Amino acid sequence: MKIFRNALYRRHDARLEMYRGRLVPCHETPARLDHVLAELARRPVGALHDPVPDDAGLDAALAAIHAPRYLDFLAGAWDEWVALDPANAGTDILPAVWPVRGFRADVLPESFAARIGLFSFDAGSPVMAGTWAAAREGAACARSAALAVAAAERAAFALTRPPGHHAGPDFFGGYCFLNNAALAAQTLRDHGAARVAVLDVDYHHGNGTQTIFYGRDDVLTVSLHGDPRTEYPFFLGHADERGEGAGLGANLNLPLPRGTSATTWFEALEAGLAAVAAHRAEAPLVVALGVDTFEGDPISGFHLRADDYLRLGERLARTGLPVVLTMEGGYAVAEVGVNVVNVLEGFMAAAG
Ligand code: Q9C
Ligand code: ZN
Repeated sequence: MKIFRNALYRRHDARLEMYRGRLVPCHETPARLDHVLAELARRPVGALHDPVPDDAGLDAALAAIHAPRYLDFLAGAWDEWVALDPANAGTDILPAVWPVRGFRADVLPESFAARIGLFSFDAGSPVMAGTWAAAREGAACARSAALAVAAAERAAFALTRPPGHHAGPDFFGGYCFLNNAALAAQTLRDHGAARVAVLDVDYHHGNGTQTIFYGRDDVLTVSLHGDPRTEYPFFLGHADERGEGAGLGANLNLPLPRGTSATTWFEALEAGLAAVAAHRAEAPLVVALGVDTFEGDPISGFHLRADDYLRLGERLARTGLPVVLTMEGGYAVAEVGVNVVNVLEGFMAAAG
């Protein structure tokens, strides 16, 4: 397995997120990836690579899944913020006002506070000086992983943070800024795959990926996640969301209640993989790999154990499909390395 590692992952290192009326330390920290790299040093499952340097190709791929005005805003947000007041350099940016139903999203406000609200959906995803650099290099990793699989590699992993699956066409949130899994799927489409499937196994619904591909039938999106009636991101991820227009039937949500056991979770995984097989058996598979399904995760509610991630990797290999994995959530920081590398090791063991 080829592993594309984001060498800039430490540059996104925000301090505080809004949670239950308080500013609390960010859950999504550089230490998460430190642990994956440390575990990969103990159990090497594939060589580490830097992404291919190709700014023009990356910009084109990003523009295929994100809106130009969103990318422009995000790329310049920090400089704008500091230009407003030099004292802002010591504080991360958090939105506090959003355009809900009945408000206009077509008029781009001049106000910075208004624009960061327009382009986001929560106050839990701070933007700081290195956010754009880290997210963009992560997107380069996702693209490189997809290019490797398009060039006949059986599997590749985009080892990156910040994660991506909550980021939509023109919004960030849920610790995500650029949608790495969507970018991988789009890159596979642009390099020879007629159809692609995205399987999202993060605890949280992959709302950004769903929204990006909702009207398309060339990319099947499947997500297993905590039921949005009680779980973040709350406003999307129900079972009756099946896609729209040409994309009708090309989205499958498998919401599961908080407290779901590994046994029930693996049954839902089979349903998700059956949909992937029905979509087009030979299509490459993008796996949005969150390990916040772990029993010890501090913000989630499923009960997978470390061994279950070995089984997940084995099961993914047994699909026989070429696979691109992107790193998503997982906040039991000390266990993230073992759990992620278990998936990769299980995959390699079963892929032979
Ligand atoms: N105390 C991903 O796993 N905040 N994002 C929930 C936290 C948002 C998770 C409350 C969780 C987003 C990629
Ligand atoms: Zn998650």
